[in-house]
Amino acid sequence: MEALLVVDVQNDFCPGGALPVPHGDEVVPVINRLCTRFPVVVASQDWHPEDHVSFASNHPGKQVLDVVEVEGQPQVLWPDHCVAGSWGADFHPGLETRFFRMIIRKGTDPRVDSYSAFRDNRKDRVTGLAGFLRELGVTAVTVVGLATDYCVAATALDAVELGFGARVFLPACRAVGAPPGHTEKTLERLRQAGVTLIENE
Ligand code: VGL
Ligand code: ZN
Repeated sequence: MEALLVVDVQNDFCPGGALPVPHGDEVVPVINRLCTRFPVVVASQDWHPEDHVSFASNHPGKQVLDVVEVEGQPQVLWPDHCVAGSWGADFHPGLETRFFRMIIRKGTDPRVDSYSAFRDNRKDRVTGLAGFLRELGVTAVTVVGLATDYCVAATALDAVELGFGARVFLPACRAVGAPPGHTEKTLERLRQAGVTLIENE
């Protein structure tokens, strides 16, 4: 059985939000249509505390897109975004949330970021998503949402590492595209990891 994973289709990642992904809102009608075609649909929300390590504002003297080292790991710095319970963390209002069987909130630990909906960037704390999917008999996932080159990619890579088949349906994804060339490099990594990239419907 195959599940649809809807990653981070939240106000802050859409135009008018704190960390807008170019054309991020365009994925909404595409995802609404896709939801009816999968027996299981799961969504994730980026869900950070105000003192989160990924916020440039918590690193005096640093700027957005600077990279700092946190416990030996590189961490890209972002504008404050998806603060738990805020408007920016809400799903885009056009998204048909009634299809979601499970909602995973990630990035809740102030000290470590979590791009993947499966586990944090250090890969040492899981969200429970893999267990949920396995218990339902899901063996493959199609990943869509925001942003292609960060949370969608990390979720698809983890899916493969955790033993699921993984596809990314690109018409229902949009990329941050920073730093320059990041999207292309990330798509190549996905291919090499065995993720199937679907270019059109
Ligand atoms: C994301 C940057 C920071 C994403 C989340 O959802 O792709 N990107 N936090
Ligand atoms: Zn985030």
